[in-house]
Amino acid sequence: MKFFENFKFTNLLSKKKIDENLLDKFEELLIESDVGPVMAAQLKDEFKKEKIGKEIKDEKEIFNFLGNQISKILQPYEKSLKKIQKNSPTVVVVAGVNGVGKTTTIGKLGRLYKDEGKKIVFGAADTFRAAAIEQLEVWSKKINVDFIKSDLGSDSASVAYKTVKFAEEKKLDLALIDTAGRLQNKKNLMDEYKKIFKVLQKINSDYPHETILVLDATTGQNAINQVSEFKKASNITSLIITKLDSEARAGIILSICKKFNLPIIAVGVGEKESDLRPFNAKEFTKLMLEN
Ligand SMILES: Nc1nc2c(ncn2[C@@H]2O[C@H](COP(=O)(O)OP(=O)(O)OP(=O)(O)O)[C@@H](O)[C@H]2O)c(=O)[nH]1
Ligand SMILES: [Mg+2]
Repeated sequence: MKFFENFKFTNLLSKKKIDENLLDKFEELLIESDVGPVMAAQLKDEFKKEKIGKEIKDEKEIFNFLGNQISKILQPYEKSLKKIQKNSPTVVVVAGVNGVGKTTTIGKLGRLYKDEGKKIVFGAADTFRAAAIEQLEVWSKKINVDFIKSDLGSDSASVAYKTVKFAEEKKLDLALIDTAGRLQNKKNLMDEYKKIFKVLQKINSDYPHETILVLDATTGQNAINQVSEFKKASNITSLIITKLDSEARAGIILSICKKFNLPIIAVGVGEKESDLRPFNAKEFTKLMLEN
């Protein structure tokens, strides 16, 4: 229960009753967890409605109440990883700002679907850095899936095109397309990004079936801007939250799911290929409160 460490509820609970003083502390705690002021106020109100003036046993009761509320908020946003394998090929673009874990996540997704017997190709549409192409190539070899790349600095949309065409010709199940980490506020980079979708949609108007935005759990409030900008440039269909093995509480996820009505299909809990988990509201809440 690290979540509570800095908050001496015990002192406030000496009277064993929840009063305004304790409610303020409760709200403060939520804001510090990056839940955002609106969500914190809402959770505080719910807490107040149910518990004010009532006797409570101990801190655990507050903890459990909060856990239940948060998990209830998140439950509608659980999306199964199985949902993204309906088509042949299923085309998936993975997007996000620099360093959030896009390439690693593609490796992990590849591992997962490969283990289910799917035929997969990775497309290195991050053509800005040689290291980025190599990084994905290493993953493709490790997992033993097909890999499509182009020269450094070449058009990323053309790599996406080649990847999908390859998947169609070889009758693969899944094409996972990596994109360059970009600042969501850099117009030329976002234009490049948009071109990927234009090109894919020309092949088939259903492409891509999924556009996953990867968010780093340690980001905080800026994650909202990231979702907002990427949503403007593309039809984001799901989120993956990485680095939940860190100290981050990722409270911002609550506001994001609600504000943008976006489901979460998985969470990253480490750097290894097996460190991807389906998103489960209850488990996520536990992690959030225990961090
Ligand atoms: N602890 C932890 N580290 C992660 C996780 N996911 C990715 N990383 C690490 O985060 C760093 C960046 O990961 P990348 O996959 O290269 O991120 P990216 O979004 O592709 O980065 P760019 O292509 O540079 O934009 C690497 O050191 C990864 O090992 C995770 O779930 N937990
Ligand atoms: Mg990358």
